[in-house]
Amino acid sequence: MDTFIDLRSDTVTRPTPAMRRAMAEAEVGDDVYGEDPTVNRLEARAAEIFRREAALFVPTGSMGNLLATWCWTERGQEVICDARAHTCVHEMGSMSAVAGVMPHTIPTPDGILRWDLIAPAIQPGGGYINKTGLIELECTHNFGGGTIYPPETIADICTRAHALGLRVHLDGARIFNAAVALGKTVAEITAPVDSIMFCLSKGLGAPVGSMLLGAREFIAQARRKRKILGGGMRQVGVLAAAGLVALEESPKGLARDHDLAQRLAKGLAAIPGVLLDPATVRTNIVMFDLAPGKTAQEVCDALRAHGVLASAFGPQTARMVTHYDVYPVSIDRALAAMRAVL
Ligand code: TLP
Repeated sequence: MDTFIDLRSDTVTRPTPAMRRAMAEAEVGDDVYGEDPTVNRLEARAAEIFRREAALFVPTGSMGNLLATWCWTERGQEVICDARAHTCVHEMGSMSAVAGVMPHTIPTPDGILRWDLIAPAIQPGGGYINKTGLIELECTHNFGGGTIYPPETIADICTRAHALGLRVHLDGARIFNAAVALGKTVAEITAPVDSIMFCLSKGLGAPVGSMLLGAREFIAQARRKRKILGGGMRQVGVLAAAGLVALEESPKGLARDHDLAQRLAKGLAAIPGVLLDPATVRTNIVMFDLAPGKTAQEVCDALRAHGVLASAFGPQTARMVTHYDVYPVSIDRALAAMRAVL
């Protein structure tokens, strides 16, 4: 894929030389015994950055979200989430298949829930009615177009949910992008939620891995459930080492990714046939619609022939994502390819 400009996702980034060096030199032990010093350092550092009691290294964001859902709910309960939440539409139905819960979805234009949308969806339980077990938020919201929760909305949802005894889990796969765009720390914007998952393997560029964060007892429970899923890894410090570099170094580069996304969005919006308001693009995800004529898949196939990779996420919806392997010249080439295709 080296000759391609790969805008399909920020998951496509490959480890930096610093990450590869750290991996080669990582001190390791058996993490199932809790004896991998590099994993222990990564978990401690993530917990410190997010000001939480504990953290758990998991192979994927999907596993982190599933563990949180599984820990917070009982079988048969409902999880309130946006209708295009990653947990609902892109995690292979794991919340139902494994945790035994059902999504109760709320449609929104941008993925951002508010209490007035959530409140009517809450089910009290009782003799003949379902029970809400969890509220799940996603920030940045992937299919909403990298959108960001206003911190006061997260705080409001959590205050009201907690008053009803409900927990809130945050799918913060790209929470560092949100923090950079808001000019706040990840600890500040995630403070009100009960658990957070964030990915090392997206914009932060680690080859593998995500973190689940929360209170000590919650993380202890998640650690047991991770083992049930076969996610107890052994000398996994070789991966955690890259994660540590990602955690310390990569947030600094995200503002640049956002600037490139702006440049991309403005360029795309100027192309007839692309329906996009660049003002809605605030992080590294550029989600856009295509006027009837060509489908998103046809456009992505044609772009590939021009050396540009993008993703189709609906009949007329496509996505391009910036990351550290994308440069200003890549954006210019992508725009030229799009003009040629359309
Ligand atoms: N997102 C991937 C695809 O699955 C769509 C991508 O390319 O964007 N939460 C959010 C918000 C995500 O965007 C993703 C991955 C995950 C969770 C899951 O992370 P992984 O892929 O590590 O399981």
